Amino acid sequence: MKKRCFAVMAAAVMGLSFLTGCTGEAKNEDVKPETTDNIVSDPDNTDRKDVNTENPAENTDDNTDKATDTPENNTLDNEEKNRTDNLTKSDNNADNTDNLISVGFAQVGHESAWRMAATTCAQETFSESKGYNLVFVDADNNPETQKEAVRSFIEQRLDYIVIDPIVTYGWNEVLKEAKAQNIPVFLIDRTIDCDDSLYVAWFGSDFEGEGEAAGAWLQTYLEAKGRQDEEINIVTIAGTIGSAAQLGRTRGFGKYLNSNTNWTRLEEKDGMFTEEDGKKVMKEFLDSYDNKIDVVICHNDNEAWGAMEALDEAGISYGVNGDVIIVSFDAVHDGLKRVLDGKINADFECNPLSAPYVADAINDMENGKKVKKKINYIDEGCFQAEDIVTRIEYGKKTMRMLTVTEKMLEERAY
Ligand code: GYE
Repeated sequence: MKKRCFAVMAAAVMGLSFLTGCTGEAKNEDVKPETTDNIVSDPDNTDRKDVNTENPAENTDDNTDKATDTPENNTLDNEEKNRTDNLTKSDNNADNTDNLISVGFAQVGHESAWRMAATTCAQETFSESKGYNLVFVDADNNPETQKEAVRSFIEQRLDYIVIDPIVTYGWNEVLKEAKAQNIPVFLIDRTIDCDDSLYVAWFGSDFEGEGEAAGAWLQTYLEAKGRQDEEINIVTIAGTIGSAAQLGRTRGFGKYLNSNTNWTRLEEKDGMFTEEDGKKVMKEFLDSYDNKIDVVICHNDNEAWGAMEALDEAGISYGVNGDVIIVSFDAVHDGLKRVLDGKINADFECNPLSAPYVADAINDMENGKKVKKKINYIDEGCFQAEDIVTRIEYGKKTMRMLTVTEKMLEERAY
């Protein structure tokens, strides 16, 4: 397929954001982790700053990057419309694809509002009008389907492959196949355990940092409420077990579980990043622990919504002035709405808009330039319902807590 050099316009019109960087998360292990504590992040990686490189020393102006511009209101309303049910589908049906850059994107699935925002962003970024032929596969959270999708991209000899890996393990073989065919592979969002020569670059979030931020916030919040010496019972509705997002968040929060000896994690269970499973798991927790639960950590907003439904049905109050503190991750528009309503106490952002960064990197390659950085962290914010914690500190990082306002919601891009 003939490639065409062109300026990727997508990123140029976008707002300003920052990439943050540090050492990579990948280790060269290709096996399924046995416990939720077996995570991929570098344990010594505490020096996270808002910089745009794997080497913090390179924190120069050049590190400012472009963020994206995606539609508002990424809810699951479009779920059926956006589903491909594991079918490979191209976003263009014209015959004339020869001048387009072909990109295969193996997406995780359609499990959450965050995921739908990421999909929309990728579809807009790699559109035909911007010079791409996107071959999109929704793997429906099935790691085997996802690997098969990548194999089909290799067979089709697509120009580039983009993967948001469902789980961290099991990738070496198929990535070697891509390498053998000289097809550059980009990773977005979740990381994998593999030799880093097998992909060009990764763009995503600092999941361990998000987990640490949640722990630091909870500690500071409890202090502010004069509850620092109370026994605090915590349950966690985890994201897909074995995904980099779950592993990182569990590990980061785990540091605060260890250091606060009056905190007890009653249980952590897989909520699959969905509202349905979030509700189911919360019901199970309520059956097992009755009124003992002080805090629910939800690995994404959809799980938090499910947990809230279960608590509502059980007649248990939560959020601001409630009996149960709810902490969530993602901070999508509808998650922040619940924060504004005082239903979720704190929400830690994970940015789904990584596709334009890949487009920039592809543009560099098309123009014969080297892709600047291998490991690229996208900056993220921390939100709370009550104006009670000014800032949090974890590792060597200080983050301002943002108290959600109507205006923030109106301006939210996803
Ligand atoms: O938190 C969740 C999604 O990988 C960071 O996956 C992502 C997670 C996100 O479905 O909502």
